[in-house]
Amino acid sequence: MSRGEADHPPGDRLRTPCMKRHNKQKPTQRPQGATALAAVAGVAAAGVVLSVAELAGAFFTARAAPAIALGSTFIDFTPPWLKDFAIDTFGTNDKTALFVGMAATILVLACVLGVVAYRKWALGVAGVLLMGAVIVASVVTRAGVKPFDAIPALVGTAAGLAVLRLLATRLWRMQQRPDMSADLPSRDSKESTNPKRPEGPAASRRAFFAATGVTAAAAVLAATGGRLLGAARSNVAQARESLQLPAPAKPAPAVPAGVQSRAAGVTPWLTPTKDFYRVDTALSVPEINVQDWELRVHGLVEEEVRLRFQDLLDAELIESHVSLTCVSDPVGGDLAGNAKWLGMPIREVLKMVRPQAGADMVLSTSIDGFSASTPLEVLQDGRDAMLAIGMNGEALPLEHGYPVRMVVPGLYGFVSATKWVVDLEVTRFADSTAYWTQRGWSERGPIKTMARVEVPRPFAKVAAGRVTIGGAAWAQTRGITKVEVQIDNGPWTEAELSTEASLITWRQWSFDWDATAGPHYIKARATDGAGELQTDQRADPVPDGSSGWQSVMVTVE
Ligand SMILES: Nc1nc2c(c(=O)[nH]1)N[C@H]1C(S)=C(S)[C@@H](COP(=O)(O)O)O[C@H]1N2
Ligand SMILES: [Mo]
Repeated sequence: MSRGEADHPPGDRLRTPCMKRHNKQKPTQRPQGATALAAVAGVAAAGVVLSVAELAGAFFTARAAPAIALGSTFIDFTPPWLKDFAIDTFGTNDKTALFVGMAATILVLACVLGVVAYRKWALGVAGVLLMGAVIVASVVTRAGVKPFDAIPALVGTAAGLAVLRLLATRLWRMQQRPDMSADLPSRDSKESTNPKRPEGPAASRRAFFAATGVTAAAAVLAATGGRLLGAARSNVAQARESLQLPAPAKPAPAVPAGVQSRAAGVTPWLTPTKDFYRVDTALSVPEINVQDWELRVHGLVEEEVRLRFQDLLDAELIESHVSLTCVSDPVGGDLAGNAKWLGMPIREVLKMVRPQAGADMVLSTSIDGFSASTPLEVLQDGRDAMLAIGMNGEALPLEHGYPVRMVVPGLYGFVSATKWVVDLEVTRFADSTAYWTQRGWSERGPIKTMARVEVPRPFAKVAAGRVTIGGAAWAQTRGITKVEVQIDNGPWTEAELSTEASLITWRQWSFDWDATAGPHYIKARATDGAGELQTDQRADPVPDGSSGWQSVMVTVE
């Protein structure tokens, strides 16, 4: 049996994989388990592509990290229903779920790749190149990435191809004499002394496992090394720690006494930073050096301006308590928080650039490509819309937008609160659309009036007698003037409002209830400063925020 009989390149130096073989014969019998081993080879090769790219990527920007870029692309291409399903099912673990899903997908594709390469090498090459192309594409389409950043993926692809070739060769050799799969020690010893002699299938099998083991170990090392190296190179977290915030030219008014609800268990009026909700599309938190940060303000303006971080430190800063709310917050949900922000008023920035007539929107873009469309007039009126650098007396936490984010009272975050902001384009709603608008959400997002029952919790069991119900209500920029509570089908009764700190912060409330045994429903609704009663019309978060009166079922014992 000559070595050329296999329908796969035997790894012979004289036969390149691309060479056409004319004397095709029936393939020799595939050794038992060869397909499984080929799948293993595929997984090893894919692992090498990713891990070597990761290691090489550590020498580049964090944004060029292949796994992260792939994940982000995965997110961008996830249909909204699947995204909603993931968020509903996995909640704040949705990013972990994404990585698990991605890993499973890659695993399956890698198995297929191995088997295909084993049977038809040219297709295997095509598969690895395709994988490389997908990674390159997802890296270079990230915002703020230079073409240069594609290099790690190319290095990884080359390494993966080499490994696949190596492992496939072992498998092909095993196939040459499947009848000789028994291990013959005498042959082995000869082999070790005579390297010219072709190795037998058993030796090939051992060599395959040895090579796979070494590959797997190298891949794990490369990936771990890449991660550690990347982390060590990034000193952004330390720089944040030592950042000294300037004092505001206009400090926040003192918080009046009595803002906190009387009801025990209602969330603190001022949300501690560590408990502040987080919503964004960023798989890895962008790490920006303040020295590198620059905000380009351009578009329909008389004069383009570029702001450095030092410009913000030198500006007349304002400080203000603002409650943020996410458009995805369901009725009664907890995607809302109240913090003290420090920043430069955006209207001052707009004064510098002087928007042209006809402009009606500012498209803000983050370093990772998220964007938000904010009405221009909202950024020019008297509200405390700002380029924030501080949150609750400290530099912004990395995950809340360090070093600079937008905070705009009265608008949901998806159209206003751009974190890691690097670009403001003065434009028109007719000309540009933001990230979520492209995905079926509204282009504008004023916050809807909402009352939330926080205690008792839904389905709580409470003792009969005096129960203090409590929660928060918000209608940022309009304020809350009334909260009413209804027990079962009883009359709507006014709750006790806590002190109002401002129109752009939430307002807490409490309500004393003489609870009698049995199941009961507690409903709440708010009225805003314009005298408008919160609508009882139920709406889902998509496209512009949930609405309806919350109803909480409790059992009194
Ligand atoms: N860069 C970036 N900024 C973003 C987002 C995002 O996905 N990326 N999400 C927005 C949304 S939908 C909300 S509700 C707020 C949440 O801000 P937080 O995470 O600080 O609470 O950030 C906004 N800013
Ligand atoms: Mo949001």
